[in-house]
Amino acid sequence: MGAHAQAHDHHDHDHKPTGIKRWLFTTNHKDIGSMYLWFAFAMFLLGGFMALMIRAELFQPGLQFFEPNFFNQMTTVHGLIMVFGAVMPAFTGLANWMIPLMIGAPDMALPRMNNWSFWILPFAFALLVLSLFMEGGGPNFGWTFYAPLSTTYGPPSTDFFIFSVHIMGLSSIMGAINVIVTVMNMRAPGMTLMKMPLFVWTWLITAFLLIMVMPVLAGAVTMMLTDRHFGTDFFNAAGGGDPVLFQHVFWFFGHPEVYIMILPSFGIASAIIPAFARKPLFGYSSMVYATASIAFLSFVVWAHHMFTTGMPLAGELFFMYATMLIAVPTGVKIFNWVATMWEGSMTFEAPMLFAIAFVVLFTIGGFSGVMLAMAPVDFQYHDTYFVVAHFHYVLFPGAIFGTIAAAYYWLPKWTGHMYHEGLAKWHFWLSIIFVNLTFFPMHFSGLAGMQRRVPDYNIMFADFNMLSTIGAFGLGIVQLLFLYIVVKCIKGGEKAPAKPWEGAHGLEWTVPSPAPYHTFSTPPKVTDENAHS
Ligand code: HEM
Ligand SMILES: [Cu+2]
Repeated sequence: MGAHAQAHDHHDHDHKPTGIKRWLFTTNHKDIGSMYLWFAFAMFLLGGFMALMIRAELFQPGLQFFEPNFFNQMTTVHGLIMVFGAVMPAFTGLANWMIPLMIGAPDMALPRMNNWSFWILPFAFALLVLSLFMEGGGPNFGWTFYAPLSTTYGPPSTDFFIFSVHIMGLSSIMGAINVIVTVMNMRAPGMTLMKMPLFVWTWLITAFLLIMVMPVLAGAVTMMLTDRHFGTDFFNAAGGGDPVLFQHVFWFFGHPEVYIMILPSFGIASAIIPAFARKPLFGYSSMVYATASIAFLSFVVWAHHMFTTGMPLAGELFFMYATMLIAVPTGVKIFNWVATMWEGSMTFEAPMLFAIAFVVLFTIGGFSGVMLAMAPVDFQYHDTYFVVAHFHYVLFPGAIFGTIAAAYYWLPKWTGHMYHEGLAKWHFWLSIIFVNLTFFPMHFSGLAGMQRRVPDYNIMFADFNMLSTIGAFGLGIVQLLFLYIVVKCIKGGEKAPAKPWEGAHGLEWTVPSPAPYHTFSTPPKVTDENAHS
């Protein structure tokens, strides 16, 4: 233990700096975690607002509100903000708050770098959002920014987009290094790897994915930059390059990225379901190995996004079968969650409701994923609303509901108060109804042939689109109720005990609620009772 941590043993009072400097210069994992979470929520609302603009335009066929070019900017920036601004920072916020508390460490291993990982993010997103107001408009080439749309035909602001992606990547890499170093070096004595809570395991594996693919993304945007300004032709067929190369590089990053956006949610479900089923997690070690297998396989499936680019038959087949293989470890996980609930004494507080919805709806997204993985039929599904339905089923009920479940589960620990259970149940049921109303009809409009990324469509798709838009506005508005519940919980409410959930296990429940500013200055004793949940 460092001298700094020991110094804190001398005074028990919860000393913390005050004012703006507390937040600007903080090296405290809890402060940094809170900032990440608030930033992510703000981005979620902004990205959600853009989604509602898209849905408003699509309420009826024909052009109602926006120019097609502005519509394209909205789909692009909505996707980018949700992926890089909402989901990833939310997970990093949870990692900051919970990993040290779960492994019995006083803080993250590299606290100053932690401060930087967070504070460069607002600049990255300010650049991205401000590019919408530049001459020629913001990025309009989809969140996948395929060349030549983003090179030859990209608006001038694309250079700011490139810089912004570089900063986001830097932030993610630093965050990931911090998680790995913390988990490898800072576990309390007795907290062996196979005793760690699954949330720590899934984040550790996610951190390796981040370190491996964020540099690839940086490479992709750098090649774009040199193609745009410095005379290279990586992606330019006229100069001997190949635009399909861009897709390979992008998806080598992009597919592991989709697991980056889901693995931490797997860890959250694995914490919550045992707690509210009052049974140990079924198949702990198989959960660890399944997560590792999914992560490994995520590197060899990228070209399932490119079936229609004219790959050789052997490539089509390889990527088809490799993708389907991922269903095996994923099935193991789903089986384990269900088996954990089997004959448990379950109660259905908000975290459990969201966790169960996660399991059910994520599975629907998984099934449509297997459908998309079939090379021959993907020629029909590709670039239709079926794809939009698929990835929103894994992202909204997967990444977002997972984060919401985590927030309800740990809010008592963070704030020292219980949230309002009745309101949370309203939040849950309305979210479930609206998420399905928004995204389920997209399966049908997609199968019938409606393309994605279009501001106008054939009149035959009108009914499905009307339903999706009504659902989207409901879903968006209901998330403001979540904001209200969280703020209300921070301001007051029933006092939370150290362990508010009867069936919860883990070191985080051994410290008081709210968790003091400094915890585990002296390493805790790891017992069977408080090891993995
Ligand atoms: C109220 C919730 C949401 C609604 C109504 C919504 C709606 C939409 C719509 C209509 C599109 C455009 C599809 C197209 O024209 O091709 C879209 C694209 C997208 N959305 Fe969402 N979305 C929501 C939440 C989310 C969340 C939570 C995420 C990620 C975590 C997300 C990620 C994406 C991505 C990556 C794209 C693709 C952008 C592109 O085509 O380049 N969305 N969304
Ligand atoms: Cu993929």
